[in-house]
Amino acid sequence: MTEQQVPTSQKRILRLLLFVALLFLLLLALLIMLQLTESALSVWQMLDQLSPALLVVYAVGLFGFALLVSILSWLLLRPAKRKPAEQVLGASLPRDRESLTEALQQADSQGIDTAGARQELRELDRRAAQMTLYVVFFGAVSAGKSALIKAIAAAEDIEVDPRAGTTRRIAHYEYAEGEGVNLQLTDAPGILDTDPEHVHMAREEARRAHLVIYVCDGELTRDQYQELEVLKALERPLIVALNKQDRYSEEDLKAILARLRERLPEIEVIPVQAGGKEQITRIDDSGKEWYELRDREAKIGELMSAIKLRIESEGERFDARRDESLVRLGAEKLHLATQTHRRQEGEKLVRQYTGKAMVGAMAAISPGSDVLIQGYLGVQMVKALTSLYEVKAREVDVEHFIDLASQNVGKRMTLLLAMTGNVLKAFPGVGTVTGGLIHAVAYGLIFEGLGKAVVKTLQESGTLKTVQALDYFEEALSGDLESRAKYFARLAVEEFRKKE
Ligand SMILES: Nc1nc2c(ncn2[C@@H]2O[C@H](COP(=O)(O)OP(=O)(O)OP(=O)(O)O)[C@@H](O)[C@H]2O)c(=O)[nH]1
Ligand SMILES: [Mg+2]
Repeated sequence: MTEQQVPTSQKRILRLLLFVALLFLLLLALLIMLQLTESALSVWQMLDQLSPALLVVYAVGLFGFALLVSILSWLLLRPAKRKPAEQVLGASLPRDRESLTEALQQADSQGIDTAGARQELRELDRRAAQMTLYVVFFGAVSAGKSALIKAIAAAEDIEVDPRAGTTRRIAHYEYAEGEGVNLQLTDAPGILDTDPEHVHMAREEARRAHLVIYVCDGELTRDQYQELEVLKALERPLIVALNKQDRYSEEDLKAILARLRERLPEIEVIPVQAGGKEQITRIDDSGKEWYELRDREAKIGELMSAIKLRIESEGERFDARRDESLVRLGAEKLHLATQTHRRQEGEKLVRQYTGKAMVGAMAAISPGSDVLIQGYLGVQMVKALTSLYEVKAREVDVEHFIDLASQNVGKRMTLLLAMTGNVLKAFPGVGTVTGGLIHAVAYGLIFEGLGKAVVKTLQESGTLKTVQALDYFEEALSGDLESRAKYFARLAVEEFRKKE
């Protein structure tokens, strides 16, 4: 029997077995069908003899059963709702001053930059010590935020200008009236400003205030509605002030107000007129015309009443809500700082292990032993990364993950080695010297790719998601690796020459 005949005969047996199995399955299906038909027929005969009333009961019962099965299957098989990242994050953040302070101390001991978060806590304490209510004027550029503050606080130094983006920093203006109304009116840059830093500044300030007056001068755009949704989700007390009412006829104003109120049912919407400047034409006795700028009349009574009413109705809750909001802002800043710190430390770890893997590959004596060394190093690297992210990864999980990753590498190793061999040819005198160098460069690429893939999943989801990490790893290995290969080749050659 020649070597080639063996697989052909095996195939024939396999086909025969398959045929028998298929025949058996077909016979079984036929049998089941006959059985079902028989039972259906006998049920049909029974139903035929039943009284109409019983027939109805039977139909209702059958329908109910089908409904129950559908509901149960839906409940069991429906796709799990994914919580938005915001919500997941919100649940894990410190919620009160004490737990944030504790988290900050812990973060300090890990070398995380806590300055931003601490600043928010200091701001909380500073504002809590004052007996004043912070009202921030927030909204699109040129909506008239500064003009509105100017009208309320009669502040002279406040800049009002038709050009968008006039206000570029946060400024507070005092306003007091009788007993109990003691306000700090905060002017902030407009949120549709072209400078993202300004927008960021305004959004943060809205989160530090007791009350947010959202100023607009007409219908809201989609972006503006979204901005309001964010503020609502952050549970900021809100009033929408529709400014520049002089620009609309009574009917139009009513229509705009109605639409706003319809779209924002739980938010108070109030028409105002901050005033600003208006140009008027004058004619003297001789008939000569000239233009003059004068202050437009301000109409802010309704808004002021609404603010005072809020102060009365919210009472102490105002402070509690502001504190919560500031703690959350601080906690988010701490979270961001922690993420940055971990990413940097993670990248450092990946660099260290990549270096070790390269040295290991160069030192490998017999073919195959390097794979063992690298597998061990891979497990060590992933464990170091998971512990950096405070993820409890079991030993077996990590080993299994490295096994799967090694299978990925296995499929690509020949190509990788060919490519690194090629790259090394550019270095005079070393290209032909040793396979160790070629392996070292390949392992540089492999470890860097694997490490970055693990850091990416940890950063994104806070846990080691094996499938996702393997996907990222695969992506890293299938991309254009030439420039990274050159980089690792230089490193490896330097190391090699040192040894020489
Ligand atoms: N017609 C009319 N114009 C107004 C009114 N209030 C303000 N304005 C004008 O709107 C323009 C913008 O006013 P600002 O107060 O500078 O607007 P802002 O929202 O502070 O703008 P930024 O600081 O650039 O974000 C100015 O030209 C004002 O004169 C008003 O009630 N009616
Ligand atoms: Mg302004």
